[in-house]
Amino acid sequence: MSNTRKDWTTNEIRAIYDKPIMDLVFQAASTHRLHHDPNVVQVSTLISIKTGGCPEDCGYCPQAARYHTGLEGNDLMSVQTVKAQALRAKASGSSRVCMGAAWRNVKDGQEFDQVLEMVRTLNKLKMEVCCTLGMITENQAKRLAEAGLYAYNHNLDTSEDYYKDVISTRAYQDRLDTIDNVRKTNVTVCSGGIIGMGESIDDRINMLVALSSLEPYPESVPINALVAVEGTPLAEQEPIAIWDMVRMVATTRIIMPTTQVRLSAGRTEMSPEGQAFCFMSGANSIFAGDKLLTTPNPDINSDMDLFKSLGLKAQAPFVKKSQPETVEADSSKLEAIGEKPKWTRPEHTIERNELSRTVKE
Ligand code: SAM
Ligand code: DTB
Ligand code: SF4
Repeated sequence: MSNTRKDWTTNEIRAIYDKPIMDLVFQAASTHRLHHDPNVVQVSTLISIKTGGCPEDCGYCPQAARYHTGLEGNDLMSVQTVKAQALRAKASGSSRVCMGAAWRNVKDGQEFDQVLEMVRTLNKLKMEVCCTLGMITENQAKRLAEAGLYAYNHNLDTSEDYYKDVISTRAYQDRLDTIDNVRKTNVTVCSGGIIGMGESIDDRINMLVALSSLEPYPESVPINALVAVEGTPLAEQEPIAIWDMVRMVATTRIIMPTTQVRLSAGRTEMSPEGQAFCFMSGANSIFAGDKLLTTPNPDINSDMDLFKSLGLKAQAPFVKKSQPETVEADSSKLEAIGEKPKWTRPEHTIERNELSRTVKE
């Protein structure tokens, strides 16, 4: 990746973030045009292949078993169901599918084998296949790569400091280690975060420092606005102002010029004009479809209307990188090696996470 700085400091990024909006958006739009077609937006569809019942305590997440969010969970979907959903997504203009599982980490065995089969099947549909399955080892990353995975999503979510206030069941370093494992393959990295969780501006900036100093930085960076779900510890968070999203998107674009910046969760709260401002500021990807993983998303018709009004076109698959090859299960030279990875179990507790658990029980 040329034309890329690795040494952005907190102060430099903060100075960009704090610029007057007109200057910030102009700089971001100018950077954007050097590396991307400003009228093309990549469209992804999420498929929740395993919903709810997660053992983790991420304070934002409706899928954590310990919070009572009224969510109906399900076991791992069949390959055929996932294929049918992916075909529908493709027919409505998506070039990428992202399969999400409410897991802390991947465990070798029948379920992972089934996910590998999903990757093989969707790659044959000529769509970019992405997975977000929690923490993975190097061997698991290699097996996903061999099945034809295009991208792995694993968000840093916030700064290392604030992470300890949001999650106590794993550490920031576990996230970095998983990203490292993905980087040992040719699978691209998708990693970003959430704003609106009560973090400070400096937390947002420090997350951007962490992302931009990865070598290389992620090929895509999702920027989510918190979807505050009743029953989670963060249910009472106030929605963010659109200008916070614009600042975050624009700053991400300026410091990681070649990345795909994805306008992710939170679009139902944004006006068409707010979203257009984000595209102007360098966002060039969205999640489409009326559901994210478990929460609502704008319906496809309103997104298509927005694209039409703005003259935006959906990006074809494999524009940024060629389609990976798929090795069939019976020709694979890789197998489960029965590792017992030492993912962290931090010692700290988070009062608001504990509180939300006991109050609801
Ligand atoms: N379990 C895996 C993990 O945590 O990496 C994969 C699925 S998890 C739901 C993927 C991402 O969804 C999280 O890292 C977080 O960024 C995002 N997310 C979850 N709940 C959210 C919410 N309420 N609002 C915004 N983003 C959310
Ligand atoms: C990402 O950064 N956002 C997506 C995707 N990657 C996996 C998930 C958003 C989830 C929002 C809450 C929900 O629908 O459960
Ligand atoms: Fe589980 Fe992922 Fe939700 Fe955390 S974000 S509770 S790990 S599904």
